[in-house]
Amino acid sequence: MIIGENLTNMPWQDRPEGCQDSVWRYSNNPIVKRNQIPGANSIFNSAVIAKEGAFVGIFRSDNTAMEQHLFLGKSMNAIDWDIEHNPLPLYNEKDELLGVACGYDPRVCLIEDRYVVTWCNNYHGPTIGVAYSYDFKKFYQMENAFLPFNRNGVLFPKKIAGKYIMLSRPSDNGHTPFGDMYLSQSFDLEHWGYHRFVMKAEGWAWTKIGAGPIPIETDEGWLLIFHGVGTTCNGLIYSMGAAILDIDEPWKVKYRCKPFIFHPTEIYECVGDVPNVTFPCATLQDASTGRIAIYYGAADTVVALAFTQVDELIGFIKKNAQ
Ligand code: BMA
Repeated sequence: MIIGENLTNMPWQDRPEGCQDSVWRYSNNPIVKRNQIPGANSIFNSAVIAKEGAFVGIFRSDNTAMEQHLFLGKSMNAIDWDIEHNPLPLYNEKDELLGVACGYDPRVCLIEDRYVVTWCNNYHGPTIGVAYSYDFKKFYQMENAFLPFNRNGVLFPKKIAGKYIMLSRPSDNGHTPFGDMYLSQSFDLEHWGYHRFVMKAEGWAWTKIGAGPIPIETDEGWLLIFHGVGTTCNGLIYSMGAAILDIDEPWKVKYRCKPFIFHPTEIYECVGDVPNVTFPCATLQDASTGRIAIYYGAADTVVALAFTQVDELIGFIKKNAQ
């Protein structure tokens, strides 16, 4: 059972007849095309959130010079997205323009009265950028959360024992061939410490793992959907895994699902700038029905959508816990 708000206007399709998977695809994928804003080569690995009866998002787009920027988007139905043509400007707390948001793999988390965006920023290599907004229009950039090199900074949607909580994956300066998931804690979203180990790369995800969407609070604990990477003779495969973390001490893994829950199999997941990538960055969920919509980047090229139901997914994780 989801603990949280009702969101009855979120996108949804029932599981197709004959399908036995715990996560299934939207029939009109991809929902965002690679070049739907001028100058874009690709739009993928993007984060969405509900706001005042509609939906907003932060989209990653690489342009045809392969520069990586973040863009604001809005939608009435969370499927058809209107994405701005210029990258998101970032301000400091004195209201001075710092520049536009460069980087990749954004996540958006509503904590108390602020929308907080975390993304893979560049500071002598990849590290976790942090910016917040009260209205989803003007964003204020804070200090980077961690030393380089780090990726996949994912906040929890509420403080636990008075502290903000962020998952991340310490990495290297390239296409990191390793990576476990850690958790850090902060009283002010700026100074991070109390670091804890959460999960290691293993099984099908034996190369590296990284947190995906903002964890979902449930009566069983925090539902965490993550990406996991295995290396084959033909390169990396990015699939999705799932686990349940302890509600009060979320560095403790209660259950980790042994099989993946989603895997690149469709043409738009297997053909693109980087083949065989399904990379989840956000969910929308409705507590009244337990419906979850997962937004994922496909083949580092487009944004796609998949669905699951919370009790079924948790049942699958528990039944198949490693
Ligand atoms: C990671 C990031 C992601 C990307 C993935 C697969 O290192 O660059 O944005 O989806 O690799 O290429």
